[in-house]
Amino acid sequence: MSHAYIGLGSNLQGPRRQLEQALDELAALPHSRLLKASGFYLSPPLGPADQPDYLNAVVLLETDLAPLALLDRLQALENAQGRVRTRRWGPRTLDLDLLLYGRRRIDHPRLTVPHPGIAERDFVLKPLAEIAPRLEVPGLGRVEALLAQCPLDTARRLHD
Ligand code: A4P
Ligand code: MG
Repeated sequence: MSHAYIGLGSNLQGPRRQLEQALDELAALPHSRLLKASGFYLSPPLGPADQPDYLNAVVLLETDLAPLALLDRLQALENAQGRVRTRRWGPRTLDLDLLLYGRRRIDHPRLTVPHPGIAERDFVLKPLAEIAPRLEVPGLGRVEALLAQCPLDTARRLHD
């Protein structure tokens, strides 16, 4: 079993509903168990500004799926929730990023782990710090230290 951290993001078609549905689907993945889920965080878009604000969250999954098999599952869930890929960093109903997979570093054409940009994105680090503050991000350092140094400070936690 490996510990996989997954980042969820949505800024279209009822982001809260999209994330709640994604949590249900992630909890139902085969050979996997949902161990933790952060609260939801609201932030303005990073990248093109002419799109709605984002809702983000992070979950911890215990899984027997190999990294690429897990990525396939995540992309299938994105597609099932009506994700249409338009432009890079464009609006989306659901974005599922494989942030971390155990202590692995993966450099594959389809998969980079740790997910690039973790250290610059407070909308990833804040929910991640909520469920794993002392986690070591391979090559970068502890989550709580990365958050303390993060240049971005825009994400706000929503009340449960
Ligand atoms: N891919 C490589 N590594 C990974 C990984 N660790 N996890 C590949 C998931 N996918 C990974 O992704 C493009 C390709 O990345 C996939 O085919 C996969 O094989 P995508 O989701 O289709 O494209 P994208 O998301 O538009 O591009 P990108 O560069 O991945 O964008 P990001 O980094 O996901 O950023 N602002 C706020 N406030 N909140 C957000 O969540 N998100 C983005 C998108 C921009 N601005 C945002 C937010
Ligand atoms: Mg993505």
